[in-house]
Amino acid sequence: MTSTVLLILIIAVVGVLALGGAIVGLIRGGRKPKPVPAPRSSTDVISPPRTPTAPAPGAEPEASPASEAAPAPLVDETPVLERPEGTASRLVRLRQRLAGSQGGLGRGLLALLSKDRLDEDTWEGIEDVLLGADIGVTPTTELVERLRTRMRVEGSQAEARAVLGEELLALVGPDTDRALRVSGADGKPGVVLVVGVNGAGKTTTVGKLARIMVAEDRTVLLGAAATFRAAAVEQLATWGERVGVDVVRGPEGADPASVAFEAVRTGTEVGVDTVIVDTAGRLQNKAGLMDELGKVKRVIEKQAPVTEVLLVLDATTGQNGMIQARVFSEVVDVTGIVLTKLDGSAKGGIVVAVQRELGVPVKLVGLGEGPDDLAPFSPQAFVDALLG
Ligand SMILES: Nc1nc2c(ncn2[C@@H]2O[C@H](COP(=O)(O)OP(=O)(O)OP(=O)(O)O)[C@@H](O)[C@H]2O)c(=O)[nH]1
Ligand SMILES: [Mg+2]
Repeated sequence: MTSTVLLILIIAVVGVLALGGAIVGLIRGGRKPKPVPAPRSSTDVISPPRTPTAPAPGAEPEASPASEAAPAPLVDETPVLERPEGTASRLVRLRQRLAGSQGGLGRGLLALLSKDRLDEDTWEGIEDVLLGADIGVTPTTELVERLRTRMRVEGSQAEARAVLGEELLALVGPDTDRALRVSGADGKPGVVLVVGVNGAGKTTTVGKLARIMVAEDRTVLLGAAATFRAAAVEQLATWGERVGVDVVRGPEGADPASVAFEAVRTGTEVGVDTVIVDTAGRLQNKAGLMDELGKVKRVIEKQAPVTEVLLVLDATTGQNGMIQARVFSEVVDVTGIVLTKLDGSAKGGIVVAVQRELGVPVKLVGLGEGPDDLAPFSPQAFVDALLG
């Protein structure tokens, strides 16, 4: 009697697991019609296992001795999912790294500002340091003007470090809304479209961003709309696998817009919180780019509104990067900037320049090639890092 009840229970459990596997299988395939929508609260798609033996997304359910009703292979290849770093400790680590790469700028400025006599040569020196850090001509002129006034008015009472800190913070924009729009409305997922030139760090950013969301227990699906290079799709798939986030992809050379469409369709059906779409960075000419990205966005919006368009910009490319950024912002409505490779550049001033140029806030910064080297941009932390 008890063993019959036990057997029925085991068959029921195996059945449920098999259904879960089938749903995940549909996401992986990404093209099969009519998947059974999972409830919105479902974590099938991304939830890391609590124990190494728990079924991972995409893996077949574990076979049980009484699994005749639903035979399934053993989970030999179950990847052990990584648990991404949480935001708090990430910020502490990244702050240190930022200080390491940007401290020189602040130290240089402070040394000049702390001189007993601030003569014309010194102010010129300050201007040179700011321009050299890619802050841009207009913001530099403004900043130097304000510093001159304050140092004159406040005289020797002024604490150069405090004055500089306040003015730099004002320049970066402490009150700007930098929240990422990753949630959708009306039962639809938030859609994040990631654009930028070749090698800027788009795919890496998509992978890192997915990790941040996983760490915050959000469900994510990735769309590999950078279809012209198989390696690019594989690169994204690897990022996804490490944290158990599924990737919708098309065949090599597929129309990027169709992959993006499919990703958002699947994400809506499965009920994930956010779909992040990676794109290719070819900047052949403005018309071609406009054609491709415009179409991707238009097609996605047949399913759900794009909630965030992130432009990824390599901080080490200076003025050249700014020109490219302008072209992209003319093609799509950029809503946020991701500044990558700030770890490799002492030119943090690009934060100020690009915000001014595009009228769009820097929302995230990349500070290394490591999987958790991406953080929300904090003006105060940035200025603290500048001042060393
Ligand atoms: N140091 C450092 N390297 C980074 C950062 N972000 C990305 N990278 C590196 O930059 C290189 C290019 O990154 P991808 O993410 O492949 O760039 P992409 O924009 O997707 O390039 P395409 O797909 O070719 O357009 C890789 O070697 C990354 O590891 C960062 O914040 N710091
Ligand atoms: Mg890429």
